[in-house]
Amino acid sequence: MTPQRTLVLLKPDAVKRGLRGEIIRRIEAKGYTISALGQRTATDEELSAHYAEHEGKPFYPGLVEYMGAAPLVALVLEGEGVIAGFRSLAGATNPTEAAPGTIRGDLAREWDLPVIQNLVHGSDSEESAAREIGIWFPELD
Ligand code: DAT
Ligand code: MG
Repeated sequence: MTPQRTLVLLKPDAVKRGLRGEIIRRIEAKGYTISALGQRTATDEELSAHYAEHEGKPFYPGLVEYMGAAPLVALVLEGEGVIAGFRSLAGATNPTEAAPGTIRGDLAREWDLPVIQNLVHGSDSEESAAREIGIWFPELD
């Protein structure tokens, strides 16, 4: 298998709750390489490009508002199988359904909000990873 790259976001709820270190610890303990990392408040342009597949869905406005309201951390991870592997570490989208042992299963929960707050994003395919790395780290392209 050839080494892969994936784009991970530590979402604003992860930063606010002081979970950056805990999540990065899990990534490093798994053995993936962090090849780029930066914290900033996302722009509307970055978020509408990143979440283009969800435009028009009922949760989309709440998703973009939550993601842009406070700083997030963007990372590029490298390693064999890292795209699927990080999504395994992250767990299911809904924190109530995410298995114990996963980032979302251990550290996130549901709230009565229009959008699911689940701490992390990870690219879902090689095509998404290449597209998303281009959005968050254009200098790496
Ligand atoms: P994932 O982040 O697991 O790839 P996704 O791409 O389907 O999930 O959705 C992007 C984010 O949008 C997700 O992390 C949380 C939010 N979201 C998804 N489905 C939702 C829903 N039905 N209601 C509220 N928020 C949702
Ligand atoms: Mg997704």
